[in-house]
Amino acid sequence: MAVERTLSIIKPDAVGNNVIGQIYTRFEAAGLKVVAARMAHLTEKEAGGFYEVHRARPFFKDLVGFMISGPVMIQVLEGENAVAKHRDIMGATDPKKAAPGTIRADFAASIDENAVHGSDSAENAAVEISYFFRATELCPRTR
Ligand code: RTP
Ligand code: MG
Repeated sequence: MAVERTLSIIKPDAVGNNVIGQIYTRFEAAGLKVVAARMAHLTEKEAGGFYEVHRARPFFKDLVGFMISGPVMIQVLEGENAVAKHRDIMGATDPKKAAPGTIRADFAASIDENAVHGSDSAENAAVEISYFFRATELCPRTR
């Protein structure tokens, strides 16, 4: 399996609950390495652009409102099979349906405020990484 990268966001609920470190520990335990990271308080334009594919969905306005309600922690994770591995440890979108021991089962309160985002394909990961980071801001892990 090839080494991949994926885009991860710790959303405003989890940042507000002060569990950035606990979520990073889950990434590390799964063998995912942080190769770029930045804290940001997104503007409406930035959050709307990031979730552009959902613009026509009924939950879009609430989603953007939530994503700009406080700071987020944005990171690029690198590892074997990183996209699927990251989605696995995040758990289902709705924390009530997320498997025990997943990030959303342990740190999320609802489908609207669900603690984390993760790219859903290698193709989307490349687009999402370049949405937030320049190529020169990524630090490939050599060990
Ligand atoms: P994400 O993009 O944030 O990693 O989450 P996801 O892939 O698991 O879910 P996605 O379908 O991409 O939806 C993006 C975010 O929109 C909110 N959502 N609300 N009320 C609803 O039915 C509903 N469906 C989705 C969630 O916060 C989800 O993370
Ligand atoms: Mg998604």
